[in-house]
Amino acid sequence: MSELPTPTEIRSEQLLSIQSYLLAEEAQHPHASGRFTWILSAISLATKFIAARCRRARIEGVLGSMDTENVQGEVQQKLDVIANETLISCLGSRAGLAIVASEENDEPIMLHADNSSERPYIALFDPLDGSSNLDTCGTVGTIFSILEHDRRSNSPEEALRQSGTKQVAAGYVLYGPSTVMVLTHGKGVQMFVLDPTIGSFLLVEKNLRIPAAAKTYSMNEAYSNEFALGYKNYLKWAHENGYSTRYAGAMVADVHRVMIKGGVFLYPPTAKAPVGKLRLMYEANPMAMLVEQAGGKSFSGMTRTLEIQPDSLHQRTSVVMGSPDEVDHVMRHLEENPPE
Ligand code: AHM
Ligand code: MG
Repeated sequence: MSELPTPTEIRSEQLLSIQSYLLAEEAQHPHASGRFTWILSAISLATKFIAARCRRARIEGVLGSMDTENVQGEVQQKLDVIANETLISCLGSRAGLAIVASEENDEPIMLHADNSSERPYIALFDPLDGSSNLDTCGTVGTIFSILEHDRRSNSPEEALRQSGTKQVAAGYVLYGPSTVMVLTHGKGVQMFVLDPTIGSFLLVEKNLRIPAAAKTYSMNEAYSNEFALGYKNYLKWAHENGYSTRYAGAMVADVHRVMIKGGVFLYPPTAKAPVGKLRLMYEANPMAMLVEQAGGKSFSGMTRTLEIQPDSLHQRTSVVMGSPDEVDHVMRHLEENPPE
């Protein structure tokens, strides 16, 4: 039986906070202004606050829905609004950030003018993904994407309509039994866990790699009658080849499972969501960047997700993402019967 680590061993292995990690990364770039680190530290602060509000939600009486709908016509949960306001208020005052955009806001929000010579950043987020899980104490999460502002665009909406390949950073924070942040800034994927006793995200895994294969698929199979033939044929093949299914109904939870244990996450087009349900710019793209940086793959229809040129901020898409071998199995069936 292996022995438990002593407190000293735990400390020496794990005491690198996200702030220390970002400062160490920044030190490798002598010309870095520090603004990127400053923006990520605002996200870290906001998500710690959201984690605390989720944990106390039942006690504080903030479970359940508002009487309002968001721009997508979806009922907003009280915590959707709290999470959104928290992120906007933490990010809103950070220098170097020009625009924020959220699932919960119709239009992007312009922040203060930035007169420095460097390009300012744009932050997009889904403040509380999977929020319908909240009432049952299910896992939820925050997803974010960071882009650069080219300063040539005529409007904030035009400035942020960039393909996922242009993201300079992406991540998610999962609020489950632990609060976990998974982050990339284009140099692999790092995983941090919030130590609630000291209020810091600590680095627990450097250069996280997604397993190449695992016989698990994650999708809402109840819609399968509505799927295009390629997806139906993949499911038939998976049933005949000993696959298991796991589905939390929150993308952050489902993709996190795939990141750690392998498998494939799918959200195909359905009758209700003919181009797919998930939002390209603040759900699919950041997750696709993380999955690719961890050695996985992500497609939307027959196109690499990150190469889609967005038409609008709240555009929806289908996704197939995860372990490279598992995505290949799905894509093989889609190539035989391409979805429209
Ligand atoms: P949300 O951003 O409004 O929470 O919706 C997105 C969520 C994803 O987290 C999840 O993968 C999907 O909706 C689940 O949809 P369904 O209930 O149709 O399976
Ligand atoms: Mg969402």
